[in-house]
Amino acid sequence: MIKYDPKLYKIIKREEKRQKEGLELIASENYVSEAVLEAMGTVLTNKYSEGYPGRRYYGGNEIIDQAESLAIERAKKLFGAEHVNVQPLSGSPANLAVYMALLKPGDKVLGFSLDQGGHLSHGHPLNFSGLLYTIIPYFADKKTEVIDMDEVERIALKEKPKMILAGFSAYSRSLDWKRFKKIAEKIGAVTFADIAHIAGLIAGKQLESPIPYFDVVSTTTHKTLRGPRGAMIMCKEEFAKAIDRAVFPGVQGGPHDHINAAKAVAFGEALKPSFVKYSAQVIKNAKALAEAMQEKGYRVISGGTDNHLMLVDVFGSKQITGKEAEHALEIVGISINKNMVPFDPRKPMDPSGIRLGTPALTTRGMKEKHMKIVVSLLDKALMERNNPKMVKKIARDVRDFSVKFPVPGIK
Ligand code: DSN
Repeated sequence: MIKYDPKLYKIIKREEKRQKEGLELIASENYVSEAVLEAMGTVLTNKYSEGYPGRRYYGGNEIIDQAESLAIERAKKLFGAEHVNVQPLSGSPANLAVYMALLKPGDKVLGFSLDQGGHLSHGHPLNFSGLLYTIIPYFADKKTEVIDMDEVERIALKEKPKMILAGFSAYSRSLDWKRFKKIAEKIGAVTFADIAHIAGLIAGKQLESPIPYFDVVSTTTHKTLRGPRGAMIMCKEEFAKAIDRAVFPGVQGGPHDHINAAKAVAFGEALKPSFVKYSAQVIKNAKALAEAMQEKGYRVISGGTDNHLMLVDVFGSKQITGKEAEHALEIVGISINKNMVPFDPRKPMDPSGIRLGTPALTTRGMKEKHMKIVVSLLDKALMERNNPKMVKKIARDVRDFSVKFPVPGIK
């Protein structure tokens, strides 16, 4: 037991307390079930199993094969995918494998601009994607703050990228998968969707899936999908070999078998009707949260949300920078992250915005009416940030409110 390491035990207990007594509004975070936690803490971590079920480079893998095959089979059922690779260790390695499988260094990739909601692995200049490939960005419309698909088409026809990438880390509107596919067909580009943020909402039948249209789809498994920290790649059969080869031996060595087993557990949970209810509630809560923020005078980017997250222009609305807001909320126990807003005049380390999301609070059983209370606490924490007495009181209120909602796996 971890109790035999008292130093680490105390650290873990403190983190449990933080999670239980705080409000988790980071859009990419969630709480896994006890079953997922349990699978991660098993002897499956002891095994080496380079290769794939039935063709490994080490002996003794017949049982690991069964666990990995179960994860694959459940993921296929959950997403209706032709081929699934569950071995990617996390989102960026998964995306690296996709680039490796589909492109040659230097090839052009059309992706959503990073300062508007794209991900590091969609072309950041210091990331492998920006270093190895020629990234052509597309943007949101300045007025509506929504991606303008006519503009995407115009850029695609002009630049003729080899790959069109659709996906985001900070965008609150649905993507038009069919239109992306149509544009790609016009120029013979491959299509790659990164659904890391919304995979759970797709599995829970609340958002349209790109899988019927796109060649390759990657996702992390720990955000709305509520599985262990990791990733997977789904693709059409014709890309299966290239994807598998790119994951191993292209990018990775031995898979994390305990994590892959936990993925199987999470996919099993997501196949249950209760996950459909959960996903619907995540979106209802996000809409309620956005409305409550607007009622308090905060500008929500694009005027609302279709998914689990939103960007709020705290600088434009209240002259508080994203960094200040993140800090003021952290000290009362509300976790959020500072974030650029589209066409942000400020810098990434102290941008104009914050990003809020509801997957974690929804897992704790919160509903729309609770979102109003969350916003009232959040707003008070920002408005009273320079009043130490009030800050203490708000921190107590956050704690008293949070502990009413259990966190799976924490007593
Ligand atoms: N770091 C994740 C997020 O917060 O959106 C993306 O990988």
